[in-house]
Amino acid sequence: MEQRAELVVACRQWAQGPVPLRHTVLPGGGVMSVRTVCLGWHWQPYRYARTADDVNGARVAAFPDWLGDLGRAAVAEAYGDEDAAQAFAPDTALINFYDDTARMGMHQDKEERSSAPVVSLSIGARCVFRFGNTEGRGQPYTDVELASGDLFVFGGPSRFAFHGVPKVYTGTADPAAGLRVGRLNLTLRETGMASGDA
Ligand code: MD3
Ligand code: FE
Repeated sequence: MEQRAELVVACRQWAQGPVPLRHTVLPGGGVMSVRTVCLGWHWQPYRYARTADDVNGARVAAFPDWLGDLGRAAVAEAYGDEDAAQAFAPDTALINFYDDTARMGMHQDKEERSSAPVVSLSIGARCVFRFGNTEGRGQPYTDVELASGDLFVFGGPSRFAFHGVPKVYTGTADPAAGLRVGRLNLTLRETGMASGDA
């Protein structure tokens, strides 16, 4: 099976639990249109914990070694630097599912206590990824189309840039990957949490 189809199979399994794929509820009461499930550490706005206290209280599924290997291979290829790749030790994955109407507003990812890069993999429908600046949500930003199979490494100053997904294109799914509709994005990250932290 193609690697992206294998990833879709794994994501379907993780979506079932122990913490199910769900719409994240924000502290102000807003509900994200994107659905998310986490591995290794659970992200809830705005902290990481081992258990999903905003969902069902369960401990999240483990972050598998093979996903760390995939992340290191991505850093090796992007940076051409085997030492940087070996130093990358992601301990969480956020898996986002977008239906055709889901969006993600402009934000920074700053709950991680680490400046390690973030590896992002996209599978399924094409979308507009808006890559901004480190100062604020507004201009200047660059719109990039992400398609199934695209992988990005966000390191250096890009790690702290505002970014979002303003649009998913309908009718662009990737049935060969096992997704009839919608888009999956996996981000591999270092939380900077100690393994003993709650
Ligand atoms: C740049 N996800 O999960 S992936 C997110 O397509 C998120 O689901 C989007 O933004 C998605 O936080 C964009 C690309 C991405 C992810 C994390 C980053 C870019 C990033 C963190 C820092 C800088
Ligand atoms: Fe983000």
